[in-house]
Amino acid sequence: MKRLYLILLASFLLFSSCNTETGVNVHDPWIQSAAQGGNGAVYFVLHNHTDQADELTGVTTDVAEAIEIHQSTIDPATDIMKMDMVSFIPIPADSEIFFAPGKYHLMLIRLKKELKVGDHIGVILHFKNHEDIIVNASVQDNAPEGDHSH
Ligand SMILES: [Cu+2]
Repeated sequence: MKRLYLILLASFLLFSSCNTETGVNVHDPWIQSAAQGGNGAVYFVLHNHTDQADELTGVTTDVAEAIEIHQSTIDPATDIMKMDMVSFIPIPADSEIFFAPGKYHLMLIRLKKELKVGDHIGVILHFKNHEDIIVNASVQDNAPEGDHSH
């Protein structure tokens, strides 16, 4: 009986490893160093492992005076990159949404303190269906080489 329990425990631990994620996850959150009073963009990969569509409906933080969801696009007329604020981001079932330079990002406006390499900042993501996710972004000068860099 005790042996059966151990086998069950072992298989549970196997299935709960990070290779078999479930739910909605954030990978490799980061932000570049920035001066106090300046702006900064938070980048990460949002991974929806569920078969339910969701929506990112808002973001909050206490490290800046304001935070907005932005989408960068190239204006075809001028070939110049521009940023637009969006009020929400649809998250299809079983999808990955890339927050990266030239794509979506979370814009921190008027940082309350300097961000130095090695620091971490907190940002909270709010969803239509899923519970809040607290993102702990590391301050670094280059994108992390995570296993999600496709
Ligand atoms: Cu922006």
